[in-house]
Amino acid sequence: MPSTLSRRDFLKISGAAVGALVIGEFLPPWVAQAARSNGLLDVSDSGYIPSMCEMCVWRCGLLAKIDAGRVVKLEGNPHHPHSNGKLCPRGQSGLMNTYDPDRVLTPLIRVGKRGQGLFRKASWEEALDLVAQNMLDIKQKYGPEAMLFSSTHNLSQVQFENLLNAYGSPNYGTQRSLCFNAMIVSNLTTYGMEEPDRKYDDLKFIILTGRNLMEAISTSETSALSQAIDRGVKVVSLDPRFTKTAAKSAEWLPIRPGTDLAFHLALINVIITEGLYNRTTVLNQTSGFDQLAAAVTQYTPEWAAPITEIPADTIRRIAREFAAAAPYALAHNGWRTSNFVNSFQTERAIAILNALAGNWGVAMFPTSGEETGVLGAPPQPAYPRVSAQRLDGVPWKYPFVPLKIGVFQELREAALSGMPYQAHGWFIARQNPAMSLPDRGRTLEAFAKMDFITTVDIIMNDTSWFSDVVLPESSYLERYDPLNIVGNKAFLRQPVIEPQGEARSALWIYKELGTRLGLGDFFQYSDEEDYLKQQLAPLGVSLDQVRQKGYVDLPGEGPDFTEPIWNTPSTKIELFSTTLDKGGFAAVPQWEEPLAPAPGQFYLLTGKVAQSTQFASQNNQLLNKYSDEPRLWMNVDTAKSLGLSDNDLVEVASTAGKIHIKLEATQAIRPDCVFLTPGYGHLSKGLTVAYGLGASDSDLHLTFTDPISGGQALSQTFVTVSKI
Ligand SMILES: Nc1nc2c(c(=O)[nH]1)N[C@H]1C(S)=C(S)[C@@H](COP(=O)(O)OP(=O)(O)OC[C@H]3O[C@@H](n4cnc5c(=O)[nH]c(N)nc54)[C@H](O)[C@@H]3O)O[C@H]1N2
Ligand SMILES: Nc1nc2c(c(=O)[nH]1)N[C@H]1C(S)=C(S)[C@@H](COP(=O)(O)OP(=O)(O)OC[C@H]3O[C@@H](n4cnc5c(=O)[nH]c(N)nc54)[C@H](O)[C@@H]3O)O[C@H]1N2
Ligand code: SF4
Ligand SMILES: [Mo]
Repeated sequence: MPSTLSRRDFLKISGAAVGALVIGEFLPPWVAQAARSNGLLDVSDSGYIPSMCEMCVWRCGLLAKIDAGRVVKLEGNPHHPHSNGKLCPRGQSGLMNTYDPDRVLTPLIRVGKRGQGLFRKASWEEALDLVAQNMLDIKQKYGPEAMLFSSTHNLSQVQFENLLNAYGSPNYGTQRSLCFNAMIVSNLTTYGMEEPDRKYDDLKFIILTGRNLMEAISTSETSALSQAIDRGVKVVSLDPRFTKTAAKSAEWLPIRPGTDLAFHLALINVIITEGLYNRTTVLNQTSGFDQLAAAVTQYTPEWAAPITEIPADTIRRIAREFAAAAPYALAHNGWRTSNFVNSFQTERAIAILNALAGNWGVAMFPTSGEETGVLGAPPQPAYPRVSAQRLDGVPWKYPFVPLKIGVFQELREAALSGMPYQAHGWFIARQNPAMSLPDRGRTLEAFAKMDFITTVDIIMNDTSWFSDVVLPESSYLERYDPLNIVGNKAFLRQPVIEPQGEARSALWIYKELGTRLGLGDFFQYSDEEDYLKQQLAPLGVSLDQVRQKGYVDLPGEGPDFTEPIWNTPSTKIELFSTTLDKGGFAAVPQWEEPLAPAPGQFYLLTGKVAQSTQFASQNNQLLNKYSDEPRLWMNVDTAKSLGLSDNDLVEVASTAGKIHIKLEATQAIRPDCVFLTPGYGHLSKGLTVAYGLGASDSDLHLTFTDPISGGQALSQTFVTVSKI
C-alpha cells in the first residue's frame, strides 16, 4: 500500500466505490428468484450468493454479499479450497472490473488504421457475420491452418478449443510456455504428474526458489505460508530481489540469477554424501539413485559458492537443516518457472530434492486439480482430420510438450517468418499477447502480417487495440461459465449482476460463431443454463441445487495418497529419467552455465505485485488507487556508481528495444540486476486509467526458449541503463 494512504483516504475510496455501484444494475431477476426460493436472500433481498473470482486464473470461490438486491461486496467462500474464506486484494476489487467505465459493452469494428484506435459500434449480427466471413475466406483461400487461435486458461476454454478443432486449425497458443512449462515437464519426467499439491500444516522447513507467494498470490497457498511462518516454520527465500516474501522469511539468499541449479545440485550433494536422505523412500519409491549419486559428487558447496555467490558454509548448513526437518521439509517447485534456458534442470533438481526428503504424503500430495470424465458434455460429431503441421512444429523440437499445445512464442515467430507457411488470421480470447509475449515489437509485426484479427475481451486491452473486431464478453460477475472441478467438487460461476450493455458470455459467443461457420453440430446447447444442465446430468443434481451451494460433490473419494502411483516408465520417482535419456537429454541434472550480462549490462528481472494481475487489471480504478506507478528498481550503490539517483528518468535498453522510466534506488536488489513490474506501459488508449503509466518490460525481453520444456527464459535479457 502507498504509505501516504490514510484511513480517511481509504474510507473516501470505499465511498467512491460504493457510489459507483449505484450506476450498476440489480441482480438478474431469474437469479434473484432462484436465490429467494433457495433461502439465500431474505425478505429484503439481502444475503450471500456463491460464485467464483476471475481476477486471476486461481479462481477462488467467492460469496457475493447482496444488500437490497444488489451486490455491495465480494468475500471469500469458506467452502472453496482455493479461497478458504478469503479473497486477495484483486479479488476484493472485482466489482470495479465489472463497473470499469472503460468496459467494452458493444461489439466494435475497426474503422481507422490498425493501432490507431478508431472503431465503430456494431450489432452482434454484423460483428459475428464479419468474423465468420473472414474465417471462411481464410479457410477457403489458404486452408484452416492459416488461422491462429490463442487463449489463456479460462473456464470456457473447452468451447474455444471446440471451435478451433471444429474449424480445423492445428495452430493454438496458450500461456503455458510463457509461464510454468519448466515446472510441469520436470514433474512429469520425475513423478509422472504435472503438479503435486502442497500442504503446509506439518512443515518445519521451506525453501522458496523465486516463488514470491506474498505478492504473486494464490490465496489459499499464500495464507497457508503466512500461517506456517506464524507457527515458526523456517522459510529460506532464494531471490535476487528482497521481495515481500523474502521480508517474511527467516533467511534471504540473494542468489545470482540463473544459478539456482548449482545451489540445488550442491544441496543434493551434501544430502547424499552425508547420508541424510530418506532411505526408505529412496529404496522403495525411486529409481536411478546410483546414477544421481555419481553425477553430483562434483557439485560440492565449495564448487557452487562462486557460481551462486552464496557462501559454501551457508549452502551446507541449509542442506543439513533441510534434511533434519525432512520429511516435514519442502523445496517449493514454483509457478512461473521460466527464467533461464536451464530452468528445466533447476526444476528437476528441486523435484529430486523433495524425493530425497521423502516428503510425499507429508508436504506434497497428488493434485486435486481437474478430474475429467465425471461431468456430462453436449454431444458432438468427430472433428475434421487436420492434415497441416503446426506452424511451430516443423520439425517439432519439444518432445516433452504435447504438440497440440505447442510453444506460443515460437508460433509467433513462425507467424512472422511465414515459415513453413503464412498465417493470415488470429483469433484471441482472454489473453493479451501484445503484452505477455516477449519482445513486443515482434508481436506487433506479427499482427501486421494478419489479414484479420479478432479478440474476445471485457476491456479494450492492447491486443484488442490492434484488432479488426472486438467481441465483448460479459464480466465474471455477470455470466455463467462451465463448471470448474477442484478436488472432488465441481464449482459454479453464476451471474450476480445483470449483464451490462450488449456483453455476452463466451459460451454464447462461440456457439453463435460456430453456427455461422456451419459448425452448429459442435455446439449442441441452447444456452448457458442448458450447457450446465448437460454437465450435471450424470450426477442427477439440478442446477438449482448447485446454485444454492455454489458447488456439487463429485462421486469418489478424491485422490488417494496412501498408495502413490508414479506414472513414469519405471513406475518409480525417476531420479534418473529414462524419458530424458531416450530423448538425448541429461537424465540426471547436470550444471549448465547460463548466459550472463556483459560488463555494463544488468539482468532484467520481472515479477508480480499483489495489487495487479498480469496485463489485465491495471485499469481497475480501485486497484490503481492502491498501486504506486512502477519504477525501475536498481541497487542504490550501483545507481550511485552510475551517477543516478532516485526518481531520475532513465533509458533502459536491450537489443530488442528501449524504454524510458523513473528509477527507484533501493537496497532490495542485487547490484547486477534491475527489476520492473510487468503489466504497465500499455499501448491501448482505451484504458483511460492505465494508459501512460510506467513502461513495459515486454518491449525489452528477448525471446529465448528452453530446449526441453519449451518455456521462455524471462530473466535472460540483459539491459543497459543510462540517464536521460
Ligand atoms: N498478485 C498477483 N498474483 C499472481 C499473479 C499476478 O499477476 N498478480 N499471477 C499468477 C500467475 S499466472 C503466476 S504464474 C504466479 C507467478 O508466481 P511466481 O512464480 O512467484 O512469479 P513471479 O512474480 O513472476 O516471479 C517470482 C520471482 O522470481 C524472481 N527471479 C527472477 N529470476 C530468478 C532467478 O534466476 N532465480 C531466482 N531464485 N529467482 C528469480 C523474481 O525476482 C521474482 O521475485 O503468480 C500468480 N499470482
Ligand atoms: N514481462 C512479463 N511477461 C510475462 C510475465 C511476466 O511476469 N512478465 N508472466 C507470464 C505469465 S506467468 C503468464 S501466465 C502470462 C499471462 O499472459 P496473458 O494471459 O496474455 O495475460 P493476462 O493479463 O492474464 O491476459 C488476460 C486478458 O484477459 C482479459 N480478461 C479479463 N477477464 C476477462 C473475462 O472475464 N473474459 C474475457 N474474455 N477476457 C477477460 C484481460 O482484459 C486481459 O486482456 O504472461 C507471461 N508473460
Ligand atoms: S488469488 Fe485473488 S484474484 Fe486470484 S482468484 Fe483468488 S481472490 Fe481472485
Ligand atoms: Mo502464469
